[in-house]
Amino acid sequence: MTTLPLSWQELETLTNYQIDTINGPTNSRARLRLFGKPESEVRVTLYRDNHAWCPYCQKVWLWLEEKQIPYRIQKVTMFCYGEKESWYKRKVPSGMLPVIELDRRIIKESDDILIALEKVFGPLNQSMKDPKVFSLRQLERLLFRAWCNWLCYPVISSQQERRNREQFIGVVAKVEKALASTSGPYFLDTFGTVDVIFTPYVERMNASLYYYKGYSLREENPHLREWFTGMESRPTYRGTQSDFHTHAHDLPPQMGGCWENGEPQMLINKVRVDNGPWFGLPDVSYPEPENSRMEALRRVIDHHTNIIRVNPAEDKLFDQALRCALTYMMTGEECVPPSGSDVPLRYLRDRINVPRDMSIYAAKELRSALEKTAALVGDGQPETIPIKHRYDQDPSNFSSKENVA
Ligand SMILES: N[C@@H](CCC(=O)N[C@@H](CS)C(=O)NCC(=O)O)C(=O)O
Repeated sequence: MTTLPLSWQELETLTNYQIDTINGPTNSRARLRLFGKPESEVRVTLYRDNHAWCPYCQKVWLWLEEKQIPYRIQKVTMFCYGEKESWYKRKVPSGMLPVIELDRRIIKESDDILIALEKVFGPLNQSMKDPKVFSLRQLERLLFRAWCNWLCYPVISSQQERRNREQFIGVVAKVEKALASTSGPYFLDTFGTVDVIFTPYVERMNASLYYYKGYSLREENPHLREWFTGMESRPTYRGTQSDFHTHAHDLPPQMGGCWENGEPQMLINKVRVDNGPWFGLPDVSYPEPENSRMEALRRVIDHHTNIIRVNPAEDKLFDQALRCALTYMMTGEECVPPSGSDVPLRYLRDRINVPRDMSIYAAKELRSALEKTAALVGDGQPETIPIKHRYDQDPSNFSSKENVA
């Protein structure tokens, strides 16, 4: 059965999604986090990227959320997305993130930030300087280097590709051994600092190796699989968690390139991440929340004027096409969009950023509805996503009260 697109007013009635960004669960939109405490207790400001993507920022973000330290958030543009804010360059001339201001003292470098935070607020179950933590931190850096070596440099032969892969898998075996030696899913007997330190890059490794190398870190390693499940049981992690599509396309400009190996499994994975189906990918394993479609709808309604403006298609055509996709997402009834809207719908499908725009399941719902609706009128694909920069995601195009410093 097909239907006509609902109006924006009608769509509005189909969502009651709302969260308390200040005292509710971990979320990428907050500018202030209080955890039920008075604002007068705020001693920390976290400067982090607008895209909620920077891995070193995720580390500090998770630590503050786990410890429930009241803090403010100032969002800054990363170089590859657009122009760095001049107020930030005056404060931090290198423009690097993350930075915190703790009792008006500026602290840079994510590890130094965690050390400074634990001096004032106490460790997150384990101290950064505990010898066991220290050696696991070194293991994390070893894993990081083996990953970069495999992913971020072109190879001249299949033997070199195999060697890089074996080297990485050799370090993963050490990680598996470390995880196997504890009583629960985490790196030490209780969750703590070490898990926070491993999180950003293990998440990016899982996504990028699946997409560029056809290797599924999470599925092929039982202890890492359990570790991911353990992390996903924490609302703090869920609030910062990204998806395969976001990482696969946000990593190349940051890393100076990611190299595909062209193997059959890699080619299958790439098509799956880019074109769906997105449900069932090993980027998440907890059950889908009931309100994920409402969340996606709420987020699109709130930003629809800018979403329509930045889309390369003519505004009126894309407005109607977008409402068709949202109508399908909420009612399950197919809604045929105007002809020529297949490419613009897929343009948006490719630019949903998790967790910046919405959480992982909401994004899967929205990507699926955009693809399904686009396929009703054609199989045109938008221009490929840039790999040297992501100016197509420049946050200044979405300026609102939410993201102006
Ligand atoms: N060693 C630093 C590394 C931080 C870092 O590399 N930050 C990147 C983002 S992931 C950055 O701020 N780059 C500047 C930019 O992209 O604007 C730390 O641990 O904090």
